[in-house]
This record gives sequence, structure tokens and C-alpha cells, in this order.
Amino acid sequence: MTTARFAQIAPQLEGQAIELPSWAFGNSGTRFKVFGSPGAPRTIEEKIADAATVHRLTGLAPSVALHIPWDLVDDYAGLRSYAAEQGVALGTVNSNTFQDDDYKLGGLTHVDAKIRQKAIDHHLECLEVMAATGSRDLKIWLADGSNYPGQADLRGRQDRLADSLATIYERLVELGPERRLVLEYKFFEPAFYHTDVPDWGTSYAQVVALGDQATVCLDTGHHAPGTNIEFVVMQLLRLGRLGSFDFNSRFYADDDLIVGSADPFQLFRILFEVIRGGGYGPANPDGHSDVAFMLDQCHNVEDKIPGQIRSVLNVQEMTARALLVDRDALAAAQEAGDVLGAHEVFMDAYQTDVRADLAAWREERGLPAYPMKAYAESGYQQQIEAARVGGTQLSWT
Ligand code: AOS
Ligand code: ZN
Ligand code: ZN
Repeated sequence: MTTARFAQIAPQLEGQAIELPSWAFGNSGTRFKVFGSPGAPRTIEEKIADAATVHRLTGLAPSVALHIPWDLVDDYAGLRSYAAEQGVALGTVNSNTFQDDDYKLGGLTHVDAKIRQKAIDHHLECLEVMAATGSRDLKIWLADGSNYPGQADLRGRQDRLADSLATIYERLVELGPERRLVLEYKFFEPAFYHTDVPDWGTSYAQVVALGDQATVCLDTGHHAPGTNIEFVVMQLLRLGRLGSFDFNSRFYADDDLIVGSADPFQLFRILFEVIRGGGYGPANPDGHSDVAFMLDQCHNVEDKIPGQIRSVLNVQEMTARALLVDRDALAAAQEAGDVLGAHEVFMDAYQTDVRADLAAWREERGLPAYPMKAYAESGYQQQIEAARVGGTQLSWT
């Protein structure tokens, strides 16, 4: 592909925004071990400073998602100002009903009304946080499920989930028409027999019952191996209910590895469907889209800040390649029944190396041509390793 072709799609790269998860900067690991990383943040402010560093070097990550209670502070308005000073905004608020003993057998689906109410109240608290931070989205991922056949009444749990979500949604709507409830699905883990929101269909059914301000979050690591994720993307966009992505890569289950590292072609196929379905912001005539791009990753063995830089660059690179698909030629080949011709048009774009064009594109905008190299040379890593001594490093477990 020529640089001239890149120049045609370059305007559509303008304004691409990928939200970073605050938890990606803290220590993380597996159930076997969490490794401490020198320089890992001890406060939410330090996480935000790290996220702002990713944005400064890439221009791609203007907001940070919060997780409650991991990012609990007394003054969210103050945190919002701090983030703004650093050059980023506070984004999606994620709830947490998976780290409290009370939720061992469920949260929003629990048989005990008191525990259900506690889980609902937690979400109402998240909504208050959103009011102070100016966040648009409340993202709900539920660990609710069961481990053994017969353990739980699957239908009863689904009905209780609908009731609990309706209470949360009612309050969300009061906060304004721009707010959204985004319901994430995941096919297993931590529950191993059944999960209460295991798939896009269940999430879709639940959000449609709530109303227009409820949408689905698609985490790329939350499907059975072999699932055609881009088909799900297409369908949710077609139905007008794709709210957001949690991007990451997986080899086996919910690996939360760097997006685009395990299967770059899958990322390309997903982004192609997003663009084709009108879900990509700058490609829309009104200049914005309702589909939020977020990362949901953990950097267990690699440095966290360059891990996030690599991730947003991977998304940008595959977005550029997906934009390069010659849609007219593709449609013509499809309509003519030219199977291999259509496939070739698709693959031509995928096989295009856009790295040099993107480096030049960055330089034109006053960004470093090579953000990974710029980070390595910036001294930021050494600086945080020297400065962040004492205190307790934050960890997501
Ligand atoms: C859990 O598997 C989900 O992917 C969540 O979106 C996310 O990882 C979690 O909220 C962060 O703990
Ligand atoms: Zn997720
Ligand atoms: Zn996950």
C-alpha cells in the first residue's frame, strides 16, 4: 500500500481515544503470584500520572477508567482536577462485587435480599462517584455464578438480576440522558459451572429490558476459544447495543495480555466490523461514536507503562489497517460472488505495514515518532523507581 493511500485514511485517525484502566498500572499477577514492580503506583494519583504519560507520548489515551473500591478517595472532584492538570480525564467507573465475602454466592443475583441490596447500594455509590468525576459510563462485570449443577436456581437468579439492574438503572437515568449502564459478559471464571451473564445474548436481553441508556461491553478475552468475535461485534452494532470494548489478548482464557499480541488478525477483523458498523468515532459524519474503546489488561511480567503504550499503538495500527480496506472494491467483489477476490481485498489491507506512515503522522502532530523508544529514553521509569519508595504499592488483588 502506498503512502498516498495512507494519506486518504489519515484524517480518520484523528481523535482516536482509547481509555486506560487504572488497574493496569498497579501490581497484578495470577492466583499463583503477584510480582512487585519497582516504581508501581502507591496512590490513585500516581496511577493517573502514569496513564497521563502514556497519553503524552501517544496522543491516544485521553482518559482513565476507575475501579471502585480500588480507586476509592474522599474527594472525586479533587481527583478530577488532578487528572485534568495531568492532561487526562476520568472515564468509566467499574463496580466490584467480587472481593467481599458476602458475595461468595452472588451479588446482584443473591437469594438473600439483604446481600442483593448491599450489591445494589454499591452500584448506587458508583453512580455518585460518576456524578463527581463527570464519567459517562457505569460498567458492570458480575462474578455471579455457581460451581455445581443444582447449586443454584438459574432462572431465579436471572429474574433477580433483572430487578437489581432495574433499580440501578433507574438512578442512572436520573443523572442524565448521557449516562450509560454497560453490562459486560464473560463465559466462565470465577464461577466454573454457570455464570449469570455468560454471553452477549444474555447481556443484550438484560440491557434491552432496561432501556436505551443500557448497552453491552464486549471484552475480547471473554469468549470460548474459536468464537467468531467480529460476528458478535457486527450483531451488537446492528442492534444498536455495543457500548464498549474491553480490549486485551488471550491465548487460552481471560489472559488479559496486550491487545493485538496474540492474534493481530483477529483485532483487525474486529476493528473492520466496528468501522463498517459505524462504531468508529472519527469515521462517523457526526464526528463521534458511542462505542468506547478501553483496555482491560494486566502487565504481570512486563513494565506496565510501556505495556500500555504498546497496547494503544497496536489498536491504532490495526485501526489504520482496517480503514485501508477498499470498501468499494470489497462490496463489488462480494456482490459479484468473487470469493477469492473479496478475500484478497480484505487481506491486502491487513498485510499493509503502516508503521512508517504512522511514525510520520505522529511527528506531524508533535508526538514522538516512536513512543516506545521515547518512553525508554525519557527517564520516567527510572524516575518513578527512585521516587516511589516507601508506602504500599497498589495491587489489584
Ligand atoms: C473480569 O474478568 C472483567 O474483564 C472486568 O472487566 C475487569 O477485568 C475487572 O473489572 C477488573 O477487575
Ligand atoms: Zn473486562
Ligand atoms: Zn476479564
